Amino acid sequence: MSLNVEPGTLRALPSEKPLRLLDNAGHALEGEVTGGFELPDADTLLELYRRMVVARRFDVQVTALTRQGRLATYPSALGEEACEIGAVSAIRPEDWFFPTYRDSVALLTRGIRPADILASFRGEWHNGYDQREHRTAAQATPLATQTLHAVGLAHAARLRGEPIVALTFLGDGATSEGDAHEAFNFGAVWQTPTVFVVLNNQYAISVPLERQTNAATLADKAVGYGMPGYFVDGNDVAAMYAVTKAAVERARTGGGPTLIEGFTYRIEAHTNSDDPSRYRDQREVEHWRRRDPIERLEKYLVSEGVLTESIREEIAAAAEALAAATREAMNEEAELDPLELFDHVYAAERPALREQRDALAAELAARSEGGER
Ligand SMILES: Cc1ncc(C[n+]2csc(CCOP(=O)(O)OP(=O)(O)O)c2C)c(N)n1
Repeated sequence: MSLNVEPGTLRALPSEKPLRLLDNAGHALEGEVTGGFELPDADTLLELYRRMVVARRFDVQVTALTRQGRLATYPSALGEEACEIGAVSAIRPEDWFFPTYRDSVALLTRGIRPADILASFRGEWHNGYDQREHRTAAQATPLATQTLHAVGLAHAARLRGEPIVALTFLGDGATSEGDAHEAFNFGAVWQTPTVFVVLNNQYAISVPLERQTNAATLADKAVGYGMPGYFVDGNDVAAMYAVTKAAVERARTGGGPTLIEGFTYRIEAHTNSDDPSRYRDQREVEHWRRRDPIERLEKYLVSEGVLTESIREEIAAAAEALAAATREAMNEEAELDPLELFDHVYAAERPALREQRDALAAELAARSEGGER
């Protein structure tokens, strides 16, 4: 018996080793490991470096504010800067970005103000920024729903003849959600201009990758849907940028979707309410700290004479100024009205919702009479 396989159905699997353009010591690589991609020019790399340094300072600052009780929760992206910033820097302002809850540093790169990024983590019912103005959807907490939104928007843009690409991020755990499969399938069948970037930080809270999938890499999954898949070193910002840029341009010119896996590591806890020492070894964390994405690019830029001491100081000062502005914004007391939650759910009033609102109003009134906050 022979299988009825149409020519073109058999597609090449992604590389077994992650594609990279810079090694951990900051040396430019050549040959097979680069997958045919080229190192971006010096100006682009310096800009990616600046974005990563500013993003890390922001992330460290927000984590500190969370510990001081200024924010309810914050999912840190420390260690994942290359993956996030490399990918999001590859789209244009007119393209759309559909993030997850962990992608605050990518939002920062999209030009969204810190106070607006942090509004929902602080307890506001809304996401704090104008999604249309920034062409950036609200950060999604339900896993993988944003991938469907990205496919839907990309499909609509194509029907309208607008040359827009939708970039979406999802975690390794989120690839096991039904929504992710539907998005991959729909995107590939309809050839929508969507780029899926899986931020594989190797844990879904406490669930390690080997219990999440039996596939050799998450990029391998692309083959089954009939789209290209790339397995990329997520701590190499140059590689993340180059591969995403190529996928974005392919999507823009009618080539359909791409799945990119950035292989990286979450250095911090899942969120401030998680204790990672219960499920992972500190030695593993140290191993990944030595693969720091910022240091890698820094070594390269210094060796090439692109990053001078004065530029480094200038970038550090900009990062400090942003951290100070973030602190200032979060130190102002938030004016939160829990009852606003009910305001924009339905256009017309619904009795069941009014009852819930009245019950909450009564509870809040009872608490304030009792002197509780
Ligand atoms: C639909 C859905 N199911 C379950 C959860 C609970 N949950 C929140 S985060 C998380 C783990 C997600 O891991 P991953 O996708 O790898 O992203 P990471 O947090 O590591 O960036 C889970 C299961 C959720 N938010 N949404």
